[in-house]
Amino acid sequence: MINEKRIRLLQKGDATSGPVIYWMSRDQRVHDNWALIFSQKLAIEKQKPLVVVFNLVPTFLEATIRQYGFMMRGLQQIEEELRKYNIPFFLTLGNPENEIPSLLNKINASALVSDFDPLKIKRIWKRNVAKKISIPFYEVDAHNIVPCLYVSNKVEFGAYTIRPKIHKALPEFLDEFPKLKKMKNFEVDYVSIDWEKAEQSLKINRDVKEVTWLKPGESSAQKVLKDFLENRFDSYSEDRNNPNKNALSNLSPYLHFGQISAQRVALTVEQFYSKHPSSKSFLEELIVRRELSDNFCYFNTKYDSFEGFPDWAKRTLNKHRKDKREFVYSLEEFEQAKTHEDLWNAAQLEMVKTGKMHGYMRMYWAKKILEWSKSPEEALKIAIYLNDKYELDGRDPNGYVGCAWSVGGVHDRAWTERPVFGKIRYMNYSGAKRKFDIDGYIRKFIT
Ligand code: FAD
Ligand code: FO1
Repeated sequence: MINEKRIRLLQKGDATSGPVIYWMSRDQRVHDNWALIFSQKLAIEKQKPLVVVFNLVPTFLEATIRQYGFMMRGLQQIEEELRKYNIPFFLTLGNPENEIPSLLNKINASALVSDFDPLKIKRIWKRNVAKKISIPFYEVDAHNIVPCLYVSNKVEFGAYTIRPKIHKALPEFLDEFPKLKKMKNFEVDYVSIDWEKAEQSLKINRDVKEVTWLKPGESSAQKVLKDFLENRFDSYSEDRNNPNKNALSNLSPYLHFGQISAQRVALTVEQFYSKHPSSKSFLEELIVRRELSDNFCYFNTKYDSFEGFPDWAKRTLNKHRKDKREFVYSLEEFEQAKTHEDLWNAAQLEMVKTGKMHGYMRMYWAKKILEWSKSPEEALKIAIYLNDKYELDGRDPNGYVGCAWSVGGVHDRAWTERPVFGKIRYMNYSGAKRKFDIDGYIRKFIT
């Protein structure tokens, strides 16, 4: 059964006799997907067909062929998997504000279900689709374990304020998923998707090469989870801040594209590793930090700008605007890893080459951009641009919060005041040197 608190009726309407449509966007998976589960429940209750649609936009924030390639391969697997359940999967191309309403009309849809996403671009898409349709329009939070809009109705100050709210609600929401049922038959006339044409419709940068070290899709995500928990979970708690160790789960690209459910990951940890020393710190990141990002992006629409920083951070950064910057780099110099510092350059190259910079280095990397940019606004812009262009897991609430935490003290507190940073937490080379073998890390990326 699905918990009603995961479902929001965005707009009432008159149901027709046609199919129920799940407009898949954030949660790109067949199994463990509350939005799909709810859509199927609606369809079966009303004895109507169930259809899934994904609308492919020609550009999405700074995404390149690296991220689109990963996503599209995952979507192709969804088309095949859904066929086994007699659920047609449509792919529309272009602006969802036109494509979704026209598909709904074409197949005389009786209800529309979408998945929750706090990003501005998604909320605009939905608002504009809602204006053009008159059937009931639902939204299901299939991304968070405790629904974002249930946890809190305001911007939380930090992990310490949202954590108790999440932990109190976990027993109710960390529940098992019902299995997807096979529909009676394929009830709409359907042509399989021309993926070649879809790929050609993209207007994106094709120079940022796709990665091969991580296989896209729902079943690969399950394998990565299994390998991480069985073979690498032991080192997570002690080595997760060591960029030279392969201690992280590598789940973020799959979680970003919704190719795996965070709730499934948490259920697996709870069922088989609840006593494991790494569970506490891993679940803190997976549940509290991740859901804190959705909270920030939903309730603070300035999540990607200086105005979105807490007042204390704006004050202190304004006070130090005129401080002398020892180094100032342009976007190009940062992007080409041409700063004076080998450690920073190595982190930039790790991201450019692998599509996934180590979490510890991301903090260091973004804070150095603050230190070596002419203004905090410029620093935030550069950090977000590079993060969204090269990271597989970029264009995500975690990324906007990660950059805002590093540059603007979001969810952090004030530290001892210093030039340029003011009271924003500082990180430096010697601090990194104490933590791990930086020469080993540098050698990996700077030959
Ligand atoms: P693991 O440690 O195995 O974590 C498992 C999961 O927990 C992650 O996939 C993620 O969903 C969640 N998680 C872990 N750390 C954080 C965190 N600090 N905040 C929120 N959730 C977290 N994460 C992204 O998903 N996309 C981004 O674009 C992104 N950009 C970042 C930029 C900066 C400047 C900073 C400081 C952090 C950024 N993060 C981003 C957060 C974090 O670095 C990554 O989620 C993590 O490194 C992903 O690797 P993993 O899944 O192997 O990590
Ligand atoms: N969502 C869509 O509904 N259609 C797209 O074509 C699409 C492309 C895309 C490319 C890269 C990327 O990182 C995300 C993309 N998304 C797309 C959004 C994604 O599904 C996530 O919802 C958000 O990025 C995270 O909130």
